[in-house]
Amino acid sequence: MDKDFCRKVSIRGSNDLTGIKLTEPKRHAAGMSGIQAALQHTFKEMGAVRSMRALLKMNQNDGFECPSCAWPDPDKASKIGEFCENGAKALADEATTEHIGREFFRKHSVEELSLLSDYELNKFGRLIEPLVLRPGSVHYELITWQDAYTLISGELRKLDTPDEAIFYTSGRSSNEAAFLYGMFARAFGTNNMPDCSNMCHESSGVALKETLGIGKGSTKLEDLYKAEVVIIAGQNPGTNHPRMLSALEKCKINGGKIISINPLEESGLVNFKNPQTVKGMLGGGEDLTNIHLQLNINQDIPLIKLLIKKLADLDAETAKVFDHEFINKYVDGYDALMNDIKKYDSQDLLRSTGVDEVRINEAVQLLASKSRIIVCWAMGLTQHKNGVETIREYINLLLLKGAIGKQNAGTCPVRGHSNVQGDRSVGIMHHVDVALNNRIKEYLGFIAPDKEGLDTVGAMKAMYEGKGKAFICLGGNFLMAASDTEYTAKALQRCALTVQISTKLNRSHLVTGKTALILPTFGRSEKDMKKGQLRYVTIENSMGRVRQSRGLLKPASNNLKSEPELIAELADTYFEGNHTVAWKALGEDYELIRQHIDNVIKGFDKTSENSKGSGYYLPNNVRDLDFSGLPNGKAQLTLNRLPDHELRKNEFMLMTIRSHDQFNTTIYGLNDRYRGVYNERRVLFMNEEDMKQQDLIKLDVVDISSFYDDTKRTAYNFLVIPYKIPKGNLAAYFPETNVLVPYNHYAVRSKTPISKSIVVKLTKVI
Ligand SMILES: Nc1nc2c(c(=O)[nH]1)N[C@H]1C(S)=C(S)[C@@H](COP(=O)(O)OP(=O)(O)OC[C@H]3O[C@@H](n4cnc5c(=O)[nH]c(N)nc54)[C@H](O)[C@@H]3O)O[C@H]1N2
Ligand SMILES: Nc1nc2c(c(=O)[nH]1)N[C@H]1C(S)=C(S)[C@@H](COP(=O)(O)OP(=O)(O)OC[C@H]3O[C@@H](n4cnc5c(=O)[nH]c(N)nc54)[C@H](O)[C@@H]3O)O[C@H]1N2
Ligand code: SF4
Ligand SMILES: [Mo]
Repeated sequence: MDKDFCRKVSIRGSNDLTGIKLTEPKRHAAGMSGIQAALQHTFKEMGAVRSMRALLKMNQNDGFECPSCAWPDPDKASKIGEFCENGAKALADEATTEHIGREFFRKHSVEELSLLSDYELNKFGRLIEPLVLRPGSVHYELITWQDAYTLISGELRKLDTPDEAIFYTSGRSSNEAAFLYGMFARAFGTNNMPDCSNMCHESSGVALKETLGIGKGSTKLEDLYKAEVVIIAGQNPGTNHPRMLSALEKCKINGGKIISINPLEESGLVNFKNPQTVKGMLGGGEDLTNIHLQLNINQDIPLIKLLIKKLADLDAETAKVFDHEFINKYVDGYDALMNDIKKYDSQDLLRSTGVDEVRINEAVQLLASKSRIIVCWAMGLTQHKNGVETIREYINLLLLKGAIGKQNAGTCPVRGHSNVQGDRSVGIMHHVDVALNNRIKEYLGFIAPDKEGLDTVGAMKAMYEGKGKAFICLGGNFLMAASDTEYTAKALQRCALTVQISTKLNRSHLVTGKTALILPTFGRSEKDMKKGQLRYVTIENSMGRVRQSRGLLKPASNNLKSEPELIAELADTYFEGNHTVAWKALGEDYELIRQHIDNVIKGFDKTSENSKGSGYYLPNNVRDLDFSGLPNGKAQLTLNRLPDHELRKNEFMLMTIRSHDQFNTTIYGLNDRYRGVYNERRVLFMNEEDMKQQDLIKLDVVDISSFYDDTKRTAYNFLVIPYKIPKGNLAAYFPETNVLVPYNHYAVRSKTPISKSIVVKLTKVI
């Protein structure tokens, strides 16, 4: 191997323990303590005056969209306070007054920085100027924007085929930036467009598309308010979508019931103090969950099958439990499903779930008489080998109950990054879409490639095998987000060029290709000015509504470029001003980009006008009960197999989850307040009986190992914590445990890594 590649960087950073403190897990989420925690943090990071100015504009019609999760804002935003603790933390993280540039990198080599933890790296602050890491060097140095574009263009021209380039996207980019980026990749000649949703809701997209005809959810925010039953499966809203709890509170006040399906009793789902209501500030909070089904990891399919079986038995008596009118008119596959369900033994199903049958019967009784049912879900369903089938099974339940395409009912995959759904809508997609390619030809005047591109797993493998050589990332932290950290690190290090368009320092800037670039960009909250005009971008939330976002804070430096502008300038340099698309003009005037989006992307319509105020909804065939794109013109019931994992002696099922103090790979702090863990992330949540059996006591240190295809992978140094989790199940934080997830094990068809069901063994460290 070329000696230039041999930078001695650590791919994991520090494995050191940081000094744990434990308390009892919290029963309720948010309340004043949540807001206090948030304000303390934002004031410290970005100053009190700036914080208050920005927070008052967050999620407001004339302000900017929260950069954290994709939960929607109410159509009529309140004058103040449309944010939550984690939104405030995300703002503080991007608007921090700490900055790093050339001096910092002259002082610190990438080798030295790589020894630090992800938490320490993020704390250094905002990246403020374009930087290059040249072959053989271990220090980033200043580069001009134009030289950076020229360098990237030169490397792209050197490739043997356009398919040696890979264009990754993380879900925080605006529609305008993502559209330009996707069109540049295609104009360059490749569909290699992996994106974070490949590791996230891809299983939802696949399952929804083939059963209901659209890869997005069907519910609107208001639907939750008057639903009769909301099922929350595999999701921890108290931490990851906190304002969802306000919607659930409204649902409860209107008489709705909530069923949570989760191996953990997540706080917030149990009890919630809404800081936005007087009652929540003063009172004891609402008990949100009516029925908690505490199942074993990845046993949702047997659980839902059991619910359907029991409902079918009741329906056989009354013919009123399933919505037969709806099924006859709109649904395909009823008889096949009813025959299939008979094959399963109720007791076997019950045993797999590990849930108390009394609770299951309560859920059956509740569901039997209701039809306005919504299922909300997130990573607890998608990141398993059978993720697509699990989601299809939940959709079966909704279809049987006629809970699709009507008000206060339907599917609600709760998206992660604030514009991950929009990025996909505007063309970040590794699949070929012939209709899209035709419109590109018609309106942009070039021929888009018709060869299937690489997704995240495909991209990792291509780079590892030397077939992917130039890797450009629009945001994100690919190294830490992807599975199998060691494999991914080697993959990145084999590239000729890696480029990170970023706001904050992360490990993907340190474990790089031969040449590496950091292109620093604006955060959402920052003013994007051009020729004296404030520019805005558009964002699509989790429920398909497109709305404007404009920042208000002074940018972290004068040497940042907006994402659309830098992509446009790169494209302009690459094509040397000689292309059917007027790239440079697009980078200057986003109105022109939006006109192209309206023409090229189906469903977008007069976006500049319609995205004003609370914005506009993109078309959704499920809301219109239009299944004409599906076989027989009907929604599809599906037959799904049971997951097959038999745990052998001393084996456990590990799920990798988020703490309350992180946004994916960005670690804000070392506490997980709701779970009662302070000042430590290297923890393993374990059932007390399992601990006894393994001869472990509280705070013993263990190494966690997985064994797939004869390869042993180990995550070192974790403190064991007794926790209320079903026997045989474990939980630990991502990304520290990503080393355990094998790169070649993923959900069938969606290729989402199996981050929530990893078979592991433990070794006590003496
Ligand atoms: N503050 C904050 N907000 C975020 C993020 C963040 O990191 N921090 N990340 C954003 C992103 S990109 C995403 S995708 C979302 C993620 O949002 P979530 O999906 O809520 O995130 P996870 O922490 O992965 O939690 C998964 C939940 O599923 C449960 N679970 C695990 N396995 C199973 C199973 O087999 N069955 C069932 N029924 N439940 C299971 C876990 O106990 C846990 O409660 O949040 C978004 N919002
Ligand atoms: N084991 C395990 N692995 C997982 C998961 C899991 O649950 N378990 N979850 C998966 C999921 S759901 C997801 S979505 C992925 C996340 O994967 P990614 O999206 O790749 O990762 P993030 O941590 O969200 O990216 C953080 C970085 O984005 C950059 N950034 C922040 N804001 C901006 C911006 O406005 N513009 C630009 N250009 N850059 C910005 C910053 O430099 C920051 O360091 O991880 C996946 N990996
Ligand atoms: S719920 Fe999500 S989008 Fe809304 S303020 Fe909180 S973090 Fe931001
Ligand atoms: Mo995600």
